[in-house]
Amino acid sequence: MKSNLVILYHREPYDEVVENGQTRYLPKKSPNGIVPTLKNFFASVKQGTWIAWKQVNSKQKADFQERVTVEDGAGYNVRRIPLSADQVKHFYHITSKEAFWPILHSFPYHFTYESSDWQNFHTINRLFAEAACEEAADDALIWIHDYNLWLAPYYIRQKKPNARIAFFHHTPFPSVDIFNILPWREEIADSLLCCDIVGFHIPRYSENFVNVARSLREVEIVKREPVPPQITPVGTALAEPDFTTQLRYKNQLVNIDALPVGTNPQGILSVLHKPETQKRLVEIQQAMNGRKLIFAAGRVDYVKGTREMLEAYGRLLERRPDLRGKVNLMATSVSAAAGMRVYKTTQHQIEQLAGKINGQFAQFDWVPIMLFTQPVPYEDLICYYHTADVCWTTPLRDGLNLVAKEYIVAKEGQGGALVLSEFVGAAVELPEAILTNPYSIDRMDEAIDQALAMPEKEQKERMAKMYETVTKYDVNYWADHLLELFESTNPEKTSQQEVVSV
Ligand code: GDG
Repeated sequence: MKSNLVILYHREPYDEVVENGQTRYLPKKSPNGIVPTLKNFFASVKQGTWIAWKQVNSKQKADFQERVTVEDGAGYNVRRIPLSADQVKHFYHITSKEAFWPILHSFPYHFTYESSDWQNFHTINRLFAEAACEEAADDALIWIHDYNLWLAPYYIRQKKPNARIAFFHHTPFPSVDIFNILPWREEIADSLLCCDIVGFHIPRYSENFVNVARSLREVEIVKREPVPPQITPVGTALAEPDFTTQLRYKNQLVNIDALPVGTNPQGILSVLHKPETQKRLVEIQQAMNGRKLIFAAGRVDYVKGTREMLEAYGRLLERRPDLRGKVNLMATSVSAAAGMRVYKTTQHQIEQLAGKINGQFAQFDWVPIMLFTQPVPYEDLICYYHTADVCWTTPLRDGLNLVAKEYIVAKEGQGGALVLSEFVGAAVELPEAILTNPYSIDRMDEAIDQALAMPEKEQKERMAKMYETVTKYDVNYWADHLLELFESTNPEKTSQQEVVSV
């Protein structure tokens, strides 16, 4: 049976584990902000397919199981594309992470061209597109996620000229000066310009994309609008007052969408309110013994700014001897996938720095930093969020940053202080956070001082506002908005609508 919703995200939504000769599909352990978001989305869909790659060797390829039915509350199939270890390495570990990732996050000096395999990237994107066309019903929404599949829209459009195609970027989209460093920029822009909808977290990223399109191709700006009311229009690093929402290239009308992904408040609160979680919370609070907890959760990645945050914590303990023994930093720095050479140095630096700070300040009954390099179980993560007096999430660059939203939900609007980087998408939704600049030593020091000193009344006032925002603009809001937009791209409907031109 063909699917009404076909999602292309390159990674599978589960961990495949063989136990006593039986294959089991378990919830993913490694940190990833996209998989849970998409799983939430499938909860509201009747017949869906998720297309991902699966690494296989030549022996496994012979009796490869192409389709897997996932039974995790939402019934959907996973269609798997078998790839060799070498294909995965060049596609994901090298071309995606060593060429695209640094450009997307505005780190051009980390960009490496020589090792990228553009032909392999084409091949894999074509395989994803062919699988999508096979799975999709005629009126299906084919929804592609993230830059790893930048060329899939082009191949889908070739095969199915009338398909309705949406693309969402989970990462930032950089400014035109940085994006155009990519030697394959025209092909990427042409492929995105084959879409009916191109989505981003925030208007700054969509404006960057529009500027790229305008610099490379003769596109017509069809419509501009003020930013939605929940987005800060001016006064912070990623603010934009208005943005292009439609452009035309050749015969394609491209709707440009900018709406930040939300988290799943019900999911978080249901875990928090379980009796086992409440019991664990008491144990954690007792173990903290009156000390303040600063919590920082994240994947190991130089863009996440963990090193800069640890340096700021070291400076805090240096200048505030009164805090020694009275505060703990708990930080997760966990690999999203094994074997990425690009993250080895970062992980090494983080472990070395945490060890140095612990060595310098540790007391017999107090160690300043608890560093987790293995995934913390999800239930524990929620407990740490709930217990934390401060959540410190200051990436140098991040598409959105779900950690900030998860913390706000887990605190249930009851106090706590959020120190948030100005350079993450969520910063334009959460002006009540303590916004800081992770590139500045002074700003980082002021922010953590302010968080630790914030009176309870002020904490509650700020948190109550942020709780309202995050619970209103949750993942369901995001999904419903996308489906509405998708419906409005239905050719029969749009022909009756008046298009406002500028
Ligand atoms: C991409 C974009 C965008 C962290 N440590 C553990 C753990 N986590 C979970 C957190 C959170 C997720 O990992 C990380 O989400 P982020 O949003 O912070 O970042 P990315 O994975 O880089 O996601 C990002 C996102 O896509 C969505 O569009 O926000 O900007 O880069 O959910 O809770 N989870 C568990 N143990 C850990 O130790 N179980």
